[in-house]
Amino acid sequence: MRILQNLFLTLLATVLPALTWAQTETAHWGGFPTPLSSVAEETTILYNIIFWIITVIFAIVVGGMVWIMLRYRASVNPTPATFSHNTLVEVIWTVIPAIICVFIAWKSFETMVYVRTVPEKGITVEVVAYQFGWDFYYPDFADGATNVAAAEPTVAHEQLSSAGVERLVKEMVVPVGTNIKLHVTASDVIHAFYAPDMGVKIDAMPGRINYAWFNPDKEGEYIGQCAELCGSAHGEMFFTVKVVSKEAFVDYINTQRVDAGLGPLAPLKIMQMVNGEAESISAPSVSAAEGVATAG
Ligand SMILES: [Cu+2]
Repeated sequence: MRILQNLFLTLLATVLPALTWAQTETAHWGGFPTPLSSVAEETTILYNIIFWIITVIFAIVVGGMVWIMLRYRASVNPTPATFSHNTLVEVIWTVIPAIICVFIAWKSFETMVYVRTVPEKGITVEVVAYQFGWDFYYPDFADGATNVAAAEPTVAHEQLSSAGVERLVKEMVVPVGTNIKLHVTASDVIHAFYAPDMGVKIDAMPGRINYAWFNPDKEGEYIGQCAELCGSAHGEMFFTVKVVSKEAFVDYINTQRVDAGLGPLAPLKIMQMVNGEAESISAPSVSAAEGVATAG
């Protein structure tokens, strides 16, 4: 019994601090990028919690096996014991794993509900994937049938280009500290929108609109790419999430409106949308999108 008690105390002593650590320290480790949105933060915390639980279980199981193999090896135990079954031990090794599984399931559902519940306030970005690139639209700032699209890239992306390979990469410009509600679709084959720093990965499928959301914490430019093998240039299918200040986003939207042949909106109107003081488009529209129209 002493051994079981010790094992249980070791488990508690290892798991509890690990859990506390997992709650607070989510910065870069385990191959994950530093989370830059609450969605990325939540999924990384879940990963850390499960990682530490399975690490401790692995140590206890493998450690126990090695200890038993050495301690009870035939050479030092010429007369083996003949007992079998121990109700208490069997109950313990059924109940504890069951509790751990329920805890993992509960944490997973909690995270899933957070990630899949798109907030009402914020701005909508329509994402249309095609072989081999991306279109981004801002239906909240459209006029009737004329949508507002992200700018066509004009200069090669520094990080993604090399000598001989010039890559023009489309930017999804979004304001910092704002809920970004994504409506994601594709105009030809199945693609996937993957923005690792934001913790967002969602299939882009013709004839269907998938949704996701994130709220970017920090201004900057973050690389994203297609995460579904979609054809010969799948590996070239990059985009960037460019997180800018709210003021810069207002200017950006008005520049894109003028480009689309629409007049600029009052900056206050755009700012109200960004600050969640005005109704955003919540029903999927993908109005200008080749997506749903083509795939029908
Ligand atoms: Cu693709």
